[in-house]
Amino acid sequence: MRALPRLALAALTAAATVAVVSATADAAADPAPITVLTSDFEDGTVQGWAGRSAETLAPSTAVAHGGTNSLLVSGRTATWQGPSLDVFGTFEKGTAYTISVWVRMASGSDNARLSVERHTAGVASYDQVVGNTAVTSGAWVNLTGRYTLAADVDLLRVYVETASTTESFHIDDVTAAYVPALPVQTDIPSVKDVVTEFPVGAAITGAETVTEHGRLLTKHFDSVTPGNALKWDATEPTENTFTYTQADPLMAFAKANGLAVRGHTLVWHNQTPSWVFTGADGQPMTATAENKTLLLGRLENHIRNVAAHYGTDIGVWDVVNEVIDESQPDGMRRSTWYNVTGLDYIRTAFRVAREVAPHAKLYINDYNTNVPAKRDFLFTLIQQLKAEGVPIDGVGHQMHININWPSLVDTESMLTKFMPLNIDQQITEMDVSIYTSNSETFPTPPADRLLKQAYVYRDMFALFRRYSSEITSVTLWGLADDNTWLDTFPVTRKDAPLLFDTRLQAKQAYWGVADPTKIETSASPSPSVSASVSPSTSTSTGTGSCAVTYRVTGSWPGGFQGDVKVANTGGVALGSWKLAWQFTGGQQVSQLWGGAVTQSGAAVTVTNATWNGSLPAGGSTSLGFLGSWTGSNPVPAAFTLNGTTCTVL
Ligand code: 9MR
Repeated sequence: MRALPRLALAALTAAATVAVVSATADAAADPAPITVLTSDFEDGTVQGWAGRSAETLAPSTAVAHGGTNSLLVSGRTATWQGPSLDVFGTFEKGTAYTISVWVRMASGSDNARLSVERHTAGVASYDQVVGNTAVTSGAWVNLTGRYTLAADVDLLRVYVETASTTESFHIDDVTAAYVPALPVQTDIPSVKDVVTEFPVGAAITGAETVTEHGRLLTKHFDSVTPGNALKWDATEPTENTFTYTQADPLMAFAKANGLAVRGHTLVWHNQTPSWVFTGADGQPMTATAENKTLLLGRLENHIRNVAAHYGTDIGVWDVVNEVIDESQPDGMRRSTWYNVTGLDYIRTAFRVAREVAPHAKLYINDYNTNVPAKRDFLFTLIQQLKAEGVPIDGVGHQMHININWPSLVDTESMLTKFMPLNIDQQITEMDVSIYTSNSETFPTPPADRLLKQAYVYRDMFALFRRYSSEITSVTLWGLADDNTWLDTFPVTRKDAPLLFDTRLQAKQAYWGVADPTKIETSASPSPSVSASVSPSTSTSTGTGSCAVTYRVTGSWPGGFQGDVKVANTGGVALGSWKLAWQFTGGQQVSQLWGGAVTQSGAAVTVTNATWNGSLPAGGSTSLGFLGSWTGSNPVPAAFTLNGTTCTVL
């Protein structure tokens, strides 16, 4: 069997061979991942894999993903039965492993998923690594996900199961790999010591509380929000059976480290089990009086239990989440909550939360509150409910934004809008995507995007701090770029929306918050270049009032990523610029950021973007691109800026 290419952390989708090198000046270069397990079944054995019950495992030559052998599981009598491998002693607590497995049905079709079973003191927990993924007998399908063990265990097994049938299936070419963590930087200011106007928090899972992640968290933050552990599906998966196995360890960590906790969230339309919305007749609820009574009763019972379980340990609750939909004539989201109860679910939720947690600040939380129509509907709703006496203490602005959106002006209007209501305001889920459209994908975060992101963090935090009489906390939706929901939303691609990079090192974005004078405006891409890329830099020189550095920062069969830094070395500021070069190897730019590109044959012309058009004397800007190549990938020999030949560095 042919060995699979080693997994790159960034390559969350099935990877082609990608030689990824860092293009960022501040982020640590990603080294090659270390592979800790490989199962290819080519030696004709099951290589340590076992069934989860009485099913049969055997090497098979009927189909293979690579080579001639795979592993066949047959004789299944339940959907949870499937192949499993002992990884106790292989996986270390606190290390993020990327696990990849190829799956193919022997016949029929189903959904397959990849999980980890762990036991602590004999009690089993099941962590899903990759959710239901359609699989047929016609093709191999890859399941790749990231897993961090966050608890002490006495049993640990990776396994594959299916969702609905007991058909036989194959697996092949299983790998698990990790990128070694770097120590947390201790010689940089703690965000919480710099931003003293309000607590600064991070959303967490168990993975953020252990080893280096735990150290990074407690160094910089004074508040946490369990990202999923307090949601309905985690706390009351079946009616009136409450479980806190996800949240309790996070709460204990917070307590032990003196971190405040935002409780997220008591009522939402997502991550709520279907039984909640199922009527006594077993059917999805429709708007009847009986269903309304049943649903409000379930809501009250849920809040009474969950809020009481944590008592004063949770000082702020997102009582209701995302109830506004500005596309509706009345601005109310048409969730089952709303369809069955009208506004009463919101009234009930706040009333009960106040009763059970009288000490806690009660929030209504939503995204896109900077969008005027949404903001205005939310304002009107809070105003109406408060007039009725509904105990709303604050409005939460999620702030899932990107490097181009929203404007500071709109963000400020978002804050000033709610001031007349005399309620607190919090930024509850901030992250800043490096992407500005769903069609972009960068193998490595481009340096100029990270720079732009640093300015966004700088400006947004400056704004929040100016409004510190309104804002009582700012929370980021994650700790570091190695674990962000944006890696799979709105499409699967590596994003980098937080203050610390995938190896927990401070990004330019961190400096945007901690000390904007340290943002490196002339940050040039890391000179480290994959050995497979040759030549990597230009060597010819010329004279002129500009200087260009051209780097190939990553290369793979047929494709590459490049960065170009252009400096105005003349004495005159430029108000706009046009950079031109010739590709002599038939390369073609497919996507470019930091400017607008046209290519005609070999001739590439890039004009400035709106935000980097002004290039002062001595100033520089960077752009990056993805391109294709065949045969060879020679570096352009000459560049012109506004028609003047540049020195090539
Ligand atoms: O971070 C959460 C992610 O792990 C979940 O898959 C996702 C889906 O429900 O929810 C994420 O958190 C959301 C939060 O609860 C409410 N605002 C939007 C957040 C991002 O989706």
